[in-house]
Amino acid sequence: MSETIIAQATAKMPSAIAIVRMSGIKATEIAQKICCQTNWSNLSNNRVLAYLYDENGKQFEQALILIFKTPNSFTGEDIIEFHCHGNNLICDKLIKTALFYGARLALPGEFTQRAFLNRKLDLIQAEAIMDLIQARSEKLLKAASSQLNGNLSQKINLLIQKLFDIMGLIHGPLDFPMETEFLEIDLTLIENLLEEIKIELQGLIKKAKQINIYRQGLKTLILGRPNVGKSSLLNALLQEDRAIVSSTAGTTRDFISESLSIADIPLNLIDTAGLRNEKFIKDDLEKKGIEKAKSLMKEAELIFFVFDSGEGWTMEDQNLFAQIQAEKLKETPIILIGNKIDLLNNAQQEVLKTELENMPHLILISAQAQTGFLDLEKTIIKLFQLPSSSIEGDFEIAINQRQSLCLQKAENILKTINLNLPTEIISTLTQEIIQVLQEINGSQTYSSDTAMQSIFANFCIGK
Ligand SMILES: Nc1nc2c(ncn2[C@@H]2O[C@H](COP(=O)(O)OP(=O)(O)OP(=O)(O)O)[C@@H](O)[C@H]2O)c(=O)[nH]1
Ligand SMILES: [Mg+2]
Repeated sequence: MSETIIAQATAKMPSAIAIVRMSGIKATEIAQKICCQTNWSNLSNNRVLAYLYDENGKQFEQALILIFKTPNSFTGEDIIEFHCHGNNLICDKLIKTALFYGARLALPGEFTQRAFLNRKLDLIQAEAIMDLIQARSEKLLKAASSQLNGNLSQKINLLIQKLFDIMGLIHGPLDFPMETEFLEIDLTLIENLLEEIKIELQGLIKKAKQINIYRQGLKTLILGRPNVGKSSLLNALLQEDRAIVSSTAGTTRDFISESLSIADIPLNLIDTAGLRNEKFIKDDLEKKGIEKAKSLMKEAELIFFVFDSGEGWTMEDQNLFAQIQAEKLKETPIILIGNKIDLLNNAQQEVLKTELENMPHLILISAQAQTGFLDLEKTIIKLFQLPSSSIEGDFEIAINQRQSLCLQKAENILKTINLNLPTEIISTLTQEIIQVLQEINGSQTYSSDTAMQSIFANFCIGK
């Protein structure tokens, strides 16, 4: 961290103002060389409006300069911010001049990494900064912002504290047998603590899965026989005529992929070629489309199985449904969608519902009349255990994949603990969980620079 780093902090495009940021021991000295000024010790509010000169002494810009003295800065080091006119040529010249005077270009996320290494932030908060920048929805934004405020950090610290309490309960009597002659290890207390930790961990893992849905979207496949209204469903959900709809069976050949949101839940929706028995397949193109649909089943996180409720639940639907259940991933849920419900009267609808009452997640819709979509929404929310209203829908944490993997690892170790094990083993396993949780907030020192670098490498330059 002895080197002084520099990077443009704002986007590289024409703008009113661009900010170039420099951090490190020599930041002030280099900035003073660029400004041909020396005495910045008595500046009011630590800012100065100054002309900037390149290494040949040629003036190229006038900028507002903000000075943040160590340790009261984002990185904990001296930071200089140049607020320039928003032209990349100016920023590039400024950076080039700073490099000439001894700075070097910052790596992606290096400012945040320094903030972490100087204990200005823990690792969770450092990662929350990236989430905050990249959040694509209000929900994710709020979650990242709470995470930056230390919400998850507190929860993890509390868990670690409880695990240390368990270590204390085990080691008190073990390490000081003389003083605690009459003290036995309090197994009930340990059991209670382990249960609390388990519940908390499971809650966090569940939240991680939920937030990941909002971050990544659900890969959703629309499957069914030809002509049942798969493309019509895609169009209706998209509110536009994206896919060709026709009464000719086998209209959709290639698959069509679109992103949309249902009740704030992002779906990556894929309309596929209708699946039908090989002997009815018209040509090679249709065959390829069907093969593609089948291969997509392996990646799907949700399947809409559409059938034509006007025709009822046919043998072909049944066979296809069984085939999909066999080919899809075990955990991928299927929502059974009876389309064209506008063709049935109320009594007929009731008959259909009774006939299919043993099938899970049945909803009846009309893609054409756009009815039944609320049921679709409710079913998705129920299936993925997502918050149903916007009031309970705000996440106070935004667990990312790295953190989620650590939580799962901790839960797996926890599962192996039972009170019949020798206390030394319980102690060792507890210690392992502590280490895994400390990896989440970064208090566990990283085994290699590479591991640390890979976390920050996903950041943007200048952050
Ligand atoms: N009455 C009624 N007709 C519908 C409804 N949805 C779709 N259709 C009609 O059903 C026919 C087939 O619709 P598509 O959306 O092309 O069906 P598909 O499942 O994509 O068909 P393929 O791409 O050939 O597999 C068209 O004539 C649509 O107008 C509906 O809700 N009610
Ligand atoms: Mg179609």
